[in-house]
Amino acid sequence: MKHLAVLLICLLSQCILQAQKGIIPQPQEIEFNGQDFIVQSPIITFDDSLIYPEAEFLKESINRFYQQSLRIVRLQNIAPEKDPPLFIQLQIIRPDTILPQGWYYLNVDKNRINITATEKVGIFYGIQSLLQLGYYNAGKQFAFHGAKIPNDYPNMKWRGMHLDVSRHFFPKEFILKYIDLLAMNKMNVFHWHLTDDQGWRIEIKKYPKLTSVGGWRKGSMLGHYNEQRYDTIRYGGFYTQDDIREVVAYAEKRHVTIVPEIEMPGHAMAALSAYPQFSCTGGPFDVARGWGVFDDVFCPKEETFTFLQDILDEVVTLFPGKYIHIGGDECPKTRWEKCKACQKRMKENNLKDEMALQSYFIQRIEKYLNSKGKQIIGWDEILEGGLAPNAAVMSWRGTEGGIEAAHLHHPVVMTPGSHCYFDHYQGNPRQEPIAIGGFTSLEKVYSFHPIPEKLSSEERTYILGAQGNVWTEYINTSRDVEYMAVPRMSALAEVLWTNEVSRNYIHFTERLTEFSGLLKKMDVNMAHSWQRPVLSTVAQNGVLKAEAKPPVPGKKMMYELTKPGMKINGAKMEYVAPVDLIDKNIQFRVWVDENDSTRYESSLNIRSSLASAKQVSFAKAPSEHYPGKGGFTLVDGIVAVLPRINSEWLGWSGDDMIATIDLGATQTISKADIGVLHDPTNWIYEPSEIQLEKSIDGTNWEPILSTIVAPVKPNMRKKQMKFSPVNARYIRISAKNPGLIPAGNPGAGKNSWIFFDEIIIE
Ligand code: TNX
Repeated sequence: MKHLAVLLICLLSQCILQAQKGIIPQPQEIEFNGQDFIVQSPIITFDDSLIYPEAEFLKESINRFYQQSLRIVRLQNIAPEKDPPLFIQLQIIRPDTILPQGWYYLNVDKNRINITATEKVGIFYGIQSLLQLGYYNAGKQFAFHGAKIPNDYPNMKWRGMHLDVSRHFFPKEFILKYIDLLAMNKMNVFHWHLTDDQGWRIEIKKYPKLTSVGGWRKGSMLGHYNEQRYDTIRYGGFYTQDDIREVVAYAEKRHVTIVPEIEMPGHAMAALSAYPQFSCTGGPFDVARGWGVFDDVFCPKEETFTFLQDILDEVVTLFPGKYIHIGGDECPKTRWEKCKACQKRMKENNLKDEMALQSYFIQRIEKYLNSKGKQIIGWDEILEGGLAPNAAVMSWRGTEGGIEAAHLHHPVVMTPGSHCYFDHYQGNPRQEPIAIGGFTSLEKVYSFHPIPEKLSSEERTYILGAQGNVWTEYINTSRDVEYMAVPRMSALAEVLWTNEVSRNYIHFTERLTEFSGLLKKMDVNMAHSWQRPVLSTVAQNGVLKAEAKPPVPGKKMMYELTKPGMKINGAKMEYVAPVDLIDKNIQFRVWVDENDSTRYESSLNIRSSLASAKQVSFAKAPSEHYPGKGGFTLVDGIVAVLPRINSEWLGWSGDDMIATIDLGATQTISKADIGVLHDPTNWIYEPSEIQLEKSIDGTNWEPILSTIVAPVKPNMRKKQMKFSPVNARYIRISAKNPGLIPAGNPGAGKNSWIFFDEIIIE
């Protein structure tokens, strides 16, 4: 009990003291003491030449962030009479107890800054914490906040970020900046996705065509995948081996290990365009211009293994880390099923199917890499057909693959799409740059638990940590990478570093505001989506209202209602409860009131009608895969936009859609607008017919009219029905599913989907 009280007081005082300062990731223990260290003519000292590079790093960083030049002096050479008493002391200690890897101690008071650790890496993390405590005080003096971190260390071993440089290429200079970002967040693994269908990005001396041919594509995809549009601009680039050595050395200095990924057996179009002889068919191929999964993959014949081993020989000499990522994901077996060489190999090796052949492939590569002193890691598909004996698994299709691997006592890195895919949207897609889809907000990342409850305590030790993935199909520039990765990587960094009891999202966002100061100095294009209110509509007693939720609980919000496209002159009011709509076309704009020079605003266009917020019932409920917000989806005043946001639509597969709307009272109506989608790439078709009926009592129905739907251009949505005025309380809309998907289309022979959104009745 006494302990608990002390803990509570500590936590409370910490919160109060830390209101505007703090460190990301949150240290395991920290106390602010008010004894700020004012930097006058300061010196950095070190006691062991082992940590001289850390001293240098601190000096460079203080210069970079705070434009102050410090001197470095060996501790033993400090002359007390000559040198000022104020200095920053970096010290290695050798305690009897074993401390966790990365452990450090930091103390800042008026006279001295001490960073103590048992290893270089601990000193480095102490420095990272210290850098976040720097500031200029009111008297324009450079200072560090007085604080004591008696004990800090990472909770998990693998704190990673991935970057796909194949779909889009990012220059070496940016890779260095990305590594800086990882290091600031005390992350320690950079997973460099160097090869894929759309470009081979690592120079291999023995096979120069990998980059001279495989590094360049004849065009790229424009817009979203569904649109199937391309340009014809030659696009590409690659890193020379010198570039790679430079990046590796840079990362090493920042205690970041690079895990290179060489994809196999799938995602190999770039390699096969250069060396088609290692495919099943012999080609020829082009480097892929569009995104997706391709049927042509490496053929598991002897020459291919020699080729891949030669490549890996060069890779292992470039990257000193223990792990080599060999991909293993999304490998269609279409070619292998028809390939004589593959079938022969299966027979010879008693492999029962193509899955087993994939497993054979990975195991051979594993054996080879093990013989070079390396371990393989692969995407969770490497579990299929039997896991290679020493392989580590990266669980991306949820956490299930990771759980399975942990059961089998294999090391696991968690990277489920739900929390770790930073190519997903992080805010309202209507306000965000185009992304692949999904929704992974900062708060969601922060809520991630990398260790599944299901695992026994022994199995849990196999979970090395987690990693954020930045796939770049829709991320064209370095600026865009920053936008998608920052600040989500900070949320993940804290999940992986800080014990669960010390994690608190509100506190994190406060510290993040501080942290953005450093990011700004680095010219990082950080996303502010997490600072925008979340807008929607609600039905209150059959009346539609506009609703706002603060981005972080407890924040005061202001709002305006304006007409879309018109000059904003609505009154600014404090938001306290859902707001009445004053017009059938309204723009609802909301922001957090923080006297900030920048306003992170959200806006929502709301189109209301007689149907808004009224009861909707269905003859058959929509598919559980596309449930939207139930019947309200069709009458919520929010008209869906493209590209499709799934939660804005209701979908039916194979079935008709029959919806009845109760207008609440008899009304005179003459128009119905029904939102439908036509998107054959995704098996979604317009209904073949839409019928409108009316009723006064809900029992006796009379037709109003029916429309045979004319084919529209892919994705175009609109179904407007105008008629002479009629009186009705109930409206029934019956939309016919067009049946099986016609031959020659994606999903041919399967049920068509029909998708619906806003119904506007006037
Ligand atoms: C799946 S994650 C892929 C990548 C894509 C990504 C897009 C994984 C192992 N494979 O090839 O870029 O989805 O989110």
